[in-house]
Amino acid sequence: MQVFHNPVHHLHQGRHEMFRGRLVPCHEVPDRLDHVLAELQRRPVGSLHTPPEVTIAELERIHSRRYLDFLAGAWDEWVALDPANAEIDALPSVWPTRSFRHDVLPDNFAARMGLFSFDAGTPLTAGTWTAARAGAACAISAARAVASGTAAAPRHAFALSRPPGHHAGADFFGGYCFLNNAALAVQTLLDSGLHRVAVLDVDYHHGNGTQSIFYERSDVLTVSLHGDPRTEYPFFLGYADERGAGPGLGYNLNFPLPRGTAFPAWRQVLQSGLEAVRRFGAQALVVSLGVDTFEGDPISGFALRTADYLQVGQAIASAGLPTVFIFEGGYAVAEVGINVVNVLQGFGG
Ligand code: Q9C
Ligand code: ZN
Repeated sequence: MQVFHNPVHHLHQGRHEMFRGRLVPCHEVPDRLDHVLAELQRRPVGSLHTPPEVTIAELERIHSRRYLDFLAGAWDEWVALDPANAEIDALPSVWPTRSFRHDVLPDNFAARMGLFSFDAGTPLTAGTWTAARAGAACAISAARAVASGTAAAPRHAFALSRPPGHHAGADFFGGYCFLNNAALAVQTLLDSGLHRVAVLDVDYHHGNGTQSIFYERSDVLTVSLHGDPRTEYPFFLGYADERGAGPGLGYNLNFPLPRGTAFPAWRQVLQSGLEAVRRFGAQALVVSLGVDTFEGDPISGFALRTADYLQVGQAIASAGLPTVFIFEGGYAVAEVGINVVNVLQGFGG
C-alpha cells in the first residue's frame, strides 16, 4: 500500500482549545502524526510518498469558494487586527444560531470566524492553511493511486493527513478539522470514473462534515460508527434516524453506540456497516480511520485495545474493495502509531 505523507503538517500547531470556560492544551498535536510515521518506519506497510500540492479548483469540488477564500486569508486578517495576535491562536467566539442570517458575510473578522465554524476547540494558526492543504493533497493523491491501481498494483493507500478532516463541512471548520480529506478522496474516486463510493467512518466521533457533504447524494454511501451524540461530541448530528434526504435518502447510515462500548459489540456493528457497503454495491471504500476508539483515549469513551485494531483491518479487508484510508482522530499520543499501523497491517493480511 502506498502511504502519502504531509511533511508540513507540523505548521498547524494549535496551542489551546476552549474547554469548560478555560483554554486547555490542544489534544490534536503534531506528535500524533510523528508517532504514526515512526511506527511505519518500524513496521513498513508500503512506500512513502509526498504528494504534489492541491489546486483551489480541486478543493472547490467539496468546499465553497467563500470558505476557501476565508481560510486562505484568515491568519493575515487576524494578525492585521493586532500584531500581538501573531503569538496567539485565532478561535471563534460568536456564531449565527437559529433565527440569524447565514447569507450575510460581515466585514468583522470574529463574525466570519463564527460563520465558518461550529466550535471553539479548533484553533486557526499561522500554518493552518498550508498544513490543511498539504493534508488534503495526501487524501487526493491516495485516492488517485487507488483509482489507477490494478489487481497487480495495489489498490490500497493510506493518507497520513493532518489536521484531520471528517468534522469539516463544505463551508465550516470544527472538531480540529478544516478541509474534509475523506470527502476529497471520495470525489477524486468519482471523478476518475467510479459511480458508487462508500465512506466507512470508524473514528469515535460522528463524521458530521462528511455526512452533511453527501447527505443528498445517492452516489456516496456514508456509514459511521460512533459515540452516541446524546452524550458525545458533536452532539447535534449522528443519530440513527438520519438516513439521507432527497435523492440521498437511504444513503446515510449512523450507528450510535453507548460510552463504554468494547470490541466484541463494536465489531458486530462494524459487520453491519460493511454489509451495508456490500449491498450498496460500492466500487471503492474510503475509511475515515480515527483510533480514538482506543481504551486509553483521553477524550473518548470506547474500550478497543491495541490488538483489536489488527482485526479491524482484517474485517475491512474482507469487503474486498479498493480502499483509501484517511487518518482522522486518536489522542492517546503514545499508542496512536501502533494502533493505526495495526489496522493497516491487519488489512494487508
Ligand atoms: N475537551 C476528531 O477526532 N472536543 N475530532 C471534545 C474535549 C472535540 C474530535 C472535547 C473533539 C473533536 C477528528
Ligand atoms: Zn474523533
